[in-house]
Amino acid sequence: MFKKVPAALAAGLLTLVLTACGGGDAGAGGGSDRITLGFSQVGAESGWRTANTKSVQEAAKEAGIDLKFSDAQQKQENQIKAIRSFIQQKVDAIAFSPVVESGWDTVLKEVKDAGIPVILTDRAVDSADTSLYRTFIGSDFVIEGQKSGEWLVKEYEGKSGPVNIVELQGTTGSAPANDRKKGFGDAIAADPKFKIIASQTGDFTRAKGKEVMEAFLKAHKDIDVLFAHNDDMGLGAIEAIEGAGLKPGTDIKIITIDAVKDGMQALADGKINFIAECSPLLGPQLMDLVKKAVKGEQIPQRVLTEETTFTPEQAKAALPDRKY
Ligand code: GYE
Repeated sequence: MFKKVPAALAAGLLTLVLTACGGGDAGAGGGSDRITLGFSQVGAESGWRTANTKSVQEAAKEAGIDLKFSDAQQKQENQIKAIRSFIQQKVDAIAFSPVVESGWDTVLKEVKDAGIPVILTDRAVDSADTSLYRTFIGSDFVIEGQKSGEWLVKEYEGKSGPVNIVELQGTTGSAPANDRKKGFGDAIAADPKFKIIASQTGDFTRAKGKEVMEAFLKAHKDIDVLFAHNDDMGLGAIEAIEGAGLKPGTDIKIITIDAVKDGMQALADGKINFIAECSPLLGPQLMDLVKKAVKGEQIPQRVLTEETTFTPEQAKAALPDRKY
């Protein structure tokens, strides 16, 4: 285990700590100065998540970091338990992708008191006290929603309304669900012909996306557009739309977010019309940040992921090299 040396420690104390560690396995020059990182993942709800898990696991190996990986199965209580157990195990750093935005202050204070740096990965928390974590690495979900809405506005430029939209939201209370909804809503707000006639959570899964879309189709005969907060829910909805005898991408236009391979294939096939990309490949940057945080080095408060958007033509071109 890497022996932490908090930057704030006075020089005298520092000597003390180093002396105390002298007989241990982490002496300077010893071969076992490995960092241990506790990582609490949201779950395995989507293709995005699977690619993200793989990226984190591979990057940890590559960086020589010992990874304690815990899957929360989309439950906040499991994440809180995992984080407390990481504290007990005296890991050197904790990273996690918070399933929902709120309710983290207590456990994050416990981590802070234990002197363990925290790195938020992929999803944000709404804690007012930003000293509870060192940095947040991930996408700007509001912008992803905005790009999705802007595409729609252009697609219906000069056409008369109403344009009836149904929305499949991500996990209730999660940062990507809150922010994508907001970004999309803002982008279409100026033109009253755009109407969100139904909006419900599909929990970011294919199965739930299908189920909720079936209910939407039963309740509404006049759906023009589906906005799904991720590819997987969109793919589930495609099954529902086809099951109802309609043509996805034509009878109902579909916008999704992520751009995982299956989504990109459906886009290339014309079943999805537009995808805003969200990159899950956060592992290598996360490991860099972990190393710096453990050493007490300065790191930026926010690390943004770069991403683009795809039309069917662009999806066809990008698919052969798509990594996830
Ligand atoms: O879009 C979705 C996943 O938090 C950005 O979570 C992530 C989202 C992603 O389940 O597919």
